[in-house]
Amino acid sequence: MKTLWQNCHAATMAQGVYAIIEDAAIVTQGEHIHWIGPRAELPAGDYPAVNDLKGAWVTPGLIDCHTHTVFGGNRSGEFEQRLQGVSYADIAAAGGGIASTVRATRAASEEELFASAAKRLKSLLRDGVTTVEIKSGYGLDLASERKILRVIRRLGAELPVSVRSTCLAAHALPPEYKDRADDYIEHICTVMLPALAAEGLVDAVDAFCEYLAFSPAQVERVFITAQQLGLPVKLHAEQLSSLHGSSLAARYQALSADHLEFMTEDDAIAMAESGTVAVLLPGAFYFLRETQLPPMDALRRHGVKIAVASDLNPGTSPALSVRLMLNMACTCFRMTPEEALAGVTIHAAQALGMARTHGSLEAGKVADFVAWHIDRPADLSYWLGGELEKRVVRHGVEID
Ligand code: DI6
Ligand code: FE
Repeated sequence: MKTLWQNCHAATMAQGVYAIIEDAAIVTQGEHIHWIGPRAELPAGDYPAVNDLKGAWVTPGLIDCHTHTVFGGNRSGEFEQRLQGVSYADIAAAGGGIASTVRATRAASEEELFASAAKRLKSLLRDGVTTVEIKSGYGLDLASERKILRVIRRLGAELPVSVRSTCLAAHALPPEYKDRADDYIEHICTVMLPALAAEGLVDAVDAFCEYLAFSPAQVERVFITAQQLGLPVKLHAEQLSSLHGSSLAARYQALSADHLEFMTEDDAIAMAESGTVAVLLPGAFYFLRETQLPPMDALRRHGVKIAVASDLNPGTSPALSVRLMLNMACTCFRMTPEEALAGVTIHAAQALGMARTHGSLEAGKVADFVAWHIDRPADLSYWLGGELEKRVVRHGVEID
């Protein structure tokens, strides 16, 4: 059955720009967009169900392509310490940081992790998110990573959102492998990834390439294993220092390299050539009070696609709103509201390998969209938090 949605304007985000259709009409059929265009050109036909969107602006459903939504505990105590001058690296070196979240996550039951993650995910959904990526990486042993990945799958099954799971076992060194990083990488490659992939729990593989995490050579070992398992890769790169992880990611046709404040122009060229998306995470930049900006001009000049995500995690970006990230992308990184919106729609879809089916309003794509009661698309980057009146359609069906 066809459903008509009309009396609206559309920012379709096709090709990464607003691509506005004023006085638009959208025809959905089942889960897909059957037709979209100016209402004056609507094909004649029988539309048994007609929805009046009352002048709303329709955008693709938002896509948060980088989150660590599943974890135990929280780290507001460390936030207080950092405000008194202790650095993120100092806290990590003293056994806090990621290690403290690993302890809390290992101690939590699957049920507890699901309950706390579902609350956070519902908060993201209130901003019109219809697709989210969630990483493991706070378990760091086979049983605990499996527990997190199972929770991620369950979130996708029980909440009205499409969920992609990424295995980030190479996030930090677990205490049992202290001073034996190569051995842990070996364990990831020979035991953890093969087992978790065989259980169908992994859609992509990520790693943290940083002087306080894993070296490019160790990351490469993980990438080779992912490739052997037929899984796409992503990378946390150039967040705190320049190790050229983003160029390494490009060599492995990574879907994305994320953070990137310290990347060089050569890294940008490599990413452009491989079609690797630059995922910028303004929440982490803001929360750590970083000052080194990602090289926006180089990214633009070389045509690297830019996505924006929440990085929702307890240590560096306790961000529960994707719209707030749009604002921070504009205020902190000088992105335009149009670039920021592309960053949470079509470019975010590309960062998840989903751009053929998601991320823009085009005939044939999945009918995930939001009808916002706003005056202009830039309003999405303008308001700081709060809730905007809207209707959300996922797979052609209006939710809540
Ligand atoms: N980069 C980050 O910003 C998060 N992970 C990563 O690789 C931080 C994770 C944490 O501090 O818990
Ligand atoms: Fe992250």
